[in-house]
Amino acid sequence: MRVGICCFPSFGGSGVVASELALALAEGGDAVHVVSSSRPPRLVDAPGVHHHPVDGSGVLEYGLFDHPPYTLALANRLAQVIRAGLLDLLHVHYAAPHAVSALLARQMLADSGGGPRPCPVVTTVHGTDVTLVGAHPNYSDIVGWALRGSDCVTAPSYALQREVAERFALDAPVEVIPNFVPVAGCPTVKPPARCDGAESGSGASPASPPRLQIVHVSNFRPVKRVADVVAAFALVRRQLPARLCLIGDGPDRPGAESQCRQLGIGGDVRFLGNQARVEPILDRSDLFLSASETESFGLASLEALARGVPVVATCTGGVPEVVCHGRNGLLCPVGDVEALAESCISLLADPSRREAFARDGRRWARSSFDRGAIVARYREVYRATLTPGGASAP
Ligand code: GMT
Repeated sequence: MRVGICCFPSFGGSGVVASELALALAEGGDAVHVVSSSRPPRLVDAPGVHHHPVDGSGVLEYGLFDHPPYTLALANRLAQVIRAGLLDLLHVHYAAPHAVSALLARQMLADSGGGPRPCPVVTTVHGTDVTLVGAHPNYSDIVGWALRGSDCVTAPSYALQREVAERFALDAPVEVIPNFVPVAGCPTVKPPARCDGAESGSGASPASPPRLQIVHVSNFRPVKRVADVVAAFALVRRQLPARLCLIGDGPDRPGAESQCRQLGIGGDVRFLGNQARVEPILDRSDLFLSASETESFGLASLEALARGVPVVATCTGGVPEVVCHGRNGLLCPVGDVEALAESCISLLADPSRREAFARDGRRWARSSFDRGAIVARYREVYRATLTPGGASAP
């Protein structure tokens, strides 16, 4: 099959899932054309994977547009790629603007009779495209239009499937295809022992108790409630010798940095910024902490479980479909900083329970979110969409 994949070139989940899917499809012999503004960080060079950059800034110097109309530039680029006969099908990640641009491209080709054949559009919604963009009056109608116009819509969790059904009247049900553990996320050997003071500057010495490491990964947007992560850590720090590693970057990072200074815990917190690969840091961590307001899935939690890192997270959206409370993680109400801290302390203080959670997390991630099985489900959706009378039938 010749598959077009359109995504944000982000460190965030949708960019990661789209890139890992592109690599997996190409590995299985498909030709994959990734269309995005720049190359996604996880999209390594691989045979069968082609990248088509989109430059939304053209003609800006003329001074007509206040903002680069990226949606139009993307539609234009997608139409060029389809017209060149490179695609059987287009799989877009995130409803707006990607599904909107895909439908525009398809309509342009249909109107000009220029396409080699109709190019079905599969749209995967990832969360905020439905709960934030899709809920906003400035965008809700166009998101609904793009989802209804897609030949198939998939979501990574039942929670997001329900959200789509509540907000938009779609003719066909949304297919649930969970995200999967990337290859690099699956350890082939047992990871090294934790809390070994492996990081430079950890302050570990034979005499001092080992410092336990909590890790958080996010894009530091308000929905991630990073202030709750820091506040919970400050409570943990009162009870245990621990440190916090924050991976990622975004608008709430400066606020989190000053919160650490105000709480006097700056010396125990490290902001590592965006990291192309999180596994080496996960392997040195004892616990993953997430305090999100909402998560359609929680790919970062899954990556932690796959590396044998137990998760403490808020029970929201699709998180309970990924993290099993009491088996490989502990789930708390959104905004309950004390509960988050208590859950962290109870796990950090109990190495044998932590080890049991770690074992279960590795097994659960491998069995329920297996890359091969999930990529096969996408291939089934693609085939059904391409089959006359299948998902793409009017
Ligand atoms: O979490 C973000 O803000 C990034 C966002 C994205 O679109 O990249 O992540 C969403 O998609 C991921 C992959 O499906 C999910 O694991 C995240 O839970 C989801 N984020 C939200 O729903 C807030």
